[in-house]
Parts: sequence; C-alpha cells; structure tokens
Amino acid sequence: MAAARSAPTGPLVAVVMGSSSDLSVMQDAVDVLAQFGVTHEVRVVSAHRTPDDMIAFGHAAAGRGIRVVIAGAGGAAHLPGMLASVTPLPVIGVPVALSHLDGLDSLLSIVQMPRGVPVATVAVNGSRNAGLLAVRILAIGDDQLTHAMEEFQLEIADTARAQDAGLSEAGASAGRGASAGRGGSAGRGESAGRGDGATGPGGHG
Ligand code: AIR
Repeated sequence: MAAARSAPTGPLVAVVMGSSSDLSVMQDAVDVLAQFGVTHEVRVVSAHRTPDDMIAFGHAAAGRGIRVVIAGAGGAAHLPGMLASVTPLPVIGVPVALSHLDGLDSLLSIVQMPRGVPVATVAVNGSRNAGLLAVRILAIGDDQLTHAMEEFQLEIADTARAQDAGLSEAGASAGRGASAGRGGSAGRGESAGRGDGATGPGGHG
C-alpha cells in the first residue's frame, strides 16, 4: 500500500514573473488565490537574467509542495515554457503585454510550445483566469474548494443576469421614447468589464 502523503505546509501555488514590472498584471492572479484562501508565494525569476535561478526554482518546486505554477512574462516570454520543461507540475502561462506589439509576442512565445511540454496559456494579461484555473486544479479532490468554485460560478452568473436585467430595462426605457434601432440597445452579449466582472467568495474584486 502506498504511504500516505503528508499534507504540504508551504505554499500550494507559485506565482512567478520575469520582472517586478509584470506585477501590475500578475496581481489579479494573486488576488484570486487570496480570495479562495489558497496559499501562494510570489517570486521574480527571469529566464534570461537569472536562468540558473529559474532552473533551480523549477527543479525544486514540486519537492517543496508546490502544486501549480503560474508564470507570467512579457516579450520573449520563455519563463513558463522553460519552467514546464523542468517540472512535472502544471504550468499556467500568462502573456504580459509590453508597450510594443500588444502582447502578441508574449502570447506566441508562451502558447506555441513543442509537443510533450504543455503550458496552459491564458489570454494576454489574463492572470485572473490563471488564478481561477489554478484553483480549479487544486479543487480536484478538495470538496471545500470545489464548493467555493461553484459558489463563485453562481456569483458571476448572478452578475451577468443583473447586467441583462439592467440592459433590458434600459432598452425598454429607450424604446418608449424612440425607435430602438437594430433590435434595441442590447450590448455585445457579454460583460463589459475586465472579463468576468465577478467577485470571489467573500471577495471584493
Ligand atoms: N523578461 C524578463 N526576463 C525575461 C523576460 N522575457 C520580461 C519580463 C517583463 C519584460 O521582460 O517578464 O515583461 C520587461 O522587463 P523589465 O524588467 O525590463 O521591465
């Protein structure tokens, strides 16, 4: 019979980035993890400026009890892929947009991994979803975290329905005064916010 694995006491998620200049983007992931009560660490590890440190970090992560790595970088964004090449842990890549090329350089650097070395890539600057995906991965086999995620999903559904009600009401008002044009004042059928427009469980975001 396999020996029971002792519960890790250190952080479960590592949020790493190529430079502290990425933090404004990566903070969303950190905030989501905090909202769900997931222990985490935040580090700067550069694939190009501190490659030895990066490799050492990647080799040691699983042994330290880290379960998921969220890695963000911009430009020649090799950090997520290089980490994925030296750890068996799931790596979620966040392409950080720099002032040139709108983040397309970062996106392609992260998403176009060779077969055998997967990186789960989120949208450009999409670190909030990276945090949520890490929570979902950790929720496998964790009923409490699964329940928290279900609650979160209900919250974002409520937010979307409230938006629907608000726009429907606005459309009805506009329609009373004038022609509603091409089918009313409905929006694009999606949140106009930063992505999901939601707060986490007990959160404020
Ligand atoms: N970077 C740092 N080392 C390797 C890479 N690709 C990235 C950072 C940041 C960008 O370079 O992830 O997005 C610019 O970093 P800085 O420190 O010049 O602001």
